[in-house]
Amino acid sequence: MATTSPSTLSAAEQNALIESSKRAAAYQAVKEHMEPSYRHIGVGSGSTVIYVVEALRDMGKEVTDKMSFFPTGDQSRDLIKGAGFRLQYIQDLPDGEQLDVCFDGADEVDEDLNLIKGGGACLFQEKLVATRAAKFVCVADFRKLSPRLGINWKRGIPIEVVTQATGHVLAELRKLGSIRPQARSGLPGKAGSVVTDNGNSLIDAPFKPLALSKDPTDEDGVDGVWTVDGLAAKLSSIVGVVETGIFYGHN
Ligand code: ABF
Repeated sequence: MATTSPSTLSAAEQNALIESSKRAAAYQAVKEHMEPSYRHIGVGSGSTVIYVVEALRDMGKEVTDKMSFFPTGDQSRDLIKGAGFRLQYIQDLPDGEQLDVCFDGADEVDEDLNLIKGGGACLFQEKLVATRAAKFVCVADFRKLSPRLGINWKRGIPIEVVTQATGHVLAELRKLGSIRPQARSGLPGKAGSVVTDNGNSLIDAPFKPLALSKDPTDEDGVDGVWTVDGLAAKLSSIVGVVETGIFYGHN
């Protein structure tokens, strides 16, 4: 087998390697986890999911025409429409029913398959759609793997907050040991803060790398060191937090 170290490649070669890795991961995910008998499919956000939709399209119109596709935000809604798939929204999935599968990307993946998501600002809908799926498939290339969350992804944990509570949440995050948490600002050239698809604001909260799983002897939060599940629970308890970008327990 031939291997190539990404660091010895030119920028154009690195880009090509990244794109081919995203595409390969997407096609493999669809091959392994998609069934022609499925009827309800969740489609996440980000650039990797573009290849997931391409792979789903390759299953053929006679297969995909029997399915409905559920987006996690405006980007994936447009992707679903562009592919000519039937679009359905998660709020229209009857109570008690599940999606057969949800495919989504990630910003960072640790050894226990815990994830940081939300770099693209769609985390609330991503978590809602993932939660309603019988099977959640994270599609990620080699860049996303990390021994612990917070090592590769340095921008911090994305947290969706009710806009009026932004100051309060920032103060609480500092108390928990977050290192310079910040409200995410708009795109270059656009004034103001990011507004999510749900009309909320976003905070990026860097923490020391998260410990993998809860050891009952651990004292969560000491010196700003948290376990994945301990921090996720703590963040969710802050008034004004809508959802966090820590995904765990979906595998
Ligand atoms: C979504 O898109 C997000 O949760 C994550 O932030 C991002 C990953 O994007 P990409 O596939 O472009 O790296 O899945």
